[in-house]
Amino acid sequence: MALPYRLITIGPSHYCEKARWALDFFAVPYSEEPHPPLLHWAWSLSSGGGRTVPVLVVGARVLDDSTAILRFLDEQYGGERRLYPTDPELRTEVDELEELFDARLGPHTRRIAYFHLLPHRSLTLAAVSPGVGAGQRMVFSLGFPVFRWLMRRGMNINPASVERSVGFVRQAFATVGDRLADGRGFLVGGAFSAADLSFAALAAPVLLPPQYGAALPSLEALPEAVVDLISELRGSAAGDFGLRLYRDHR
Ligand SMILES: N[C@@H](CCC(=O)N[C@@H](CS)C(=O)NCC(=O)O)C(=O)O
Repeated sequence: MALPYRLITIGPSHYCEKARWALDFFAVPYSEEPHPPLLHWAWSLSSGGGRTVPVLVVGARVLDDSTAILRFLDEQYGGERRLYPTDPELRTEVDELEELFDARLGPHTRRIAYFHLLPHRSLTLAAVSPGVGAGQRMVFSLGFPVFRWLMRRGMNINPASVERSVGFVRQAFATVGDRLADGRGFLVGGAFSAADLSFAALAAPVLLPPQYGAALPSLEALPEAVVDLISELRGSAAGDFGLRLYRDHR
């Protein structure tokens, strides 16, 4: 029997991981429908969402943004365990951090990851193919040079933009590191929240946590330049924190 919740994704996408983690956090049964990048439009748009994934379809309701999905799930299923604190001041802090990570971290970790992945056809196909139907896999594989060109163009992926993105990621990691400097275990209010989940999920492309909810390339398979960056970020206070969140809460 089909599960009532459909999660339309690009498997390795970290915004999709945010939604998947929240569904798992509340133990909500769902079926994931992964698609290759760009081909996903056919499914995200026809299900009533926009051009981006994740899209969560709940009966007649369509949620087409990861934050909207987390908020919806928290309202529906947040009892003792919540992703958003009920205290208004703490809630504002969580909302602001989530927005910061969505806007200032996620696009940059994604650009860095694709910059290093896209030159390697087999690594890219291995990342985007799990769970994808045979027809779509074939189309993406045959059209790979075109899809790669479109992805580089669509996400403005080039050496100069990637260098800027590395700077933004270091900045976001420093912000998180500063917050943790007083010894706190979580970003806001002493409990795991949407701020922690968003940071860990959106930082995952540059941390490669083993518990990630989709297939990411192994560190050994990646080019040296990005391995050095991943090692640097893993060794930072924020990186260590992100990996711990995955170990203890994913
Ligand atoms: N604000 C959105 C961003 C999601 C997003 O950027 N998703 C990417 C995948 S990582 C996407 O679908 N990109 C396809 C496109 O822009 O055409 C969210 O939080 O859900």
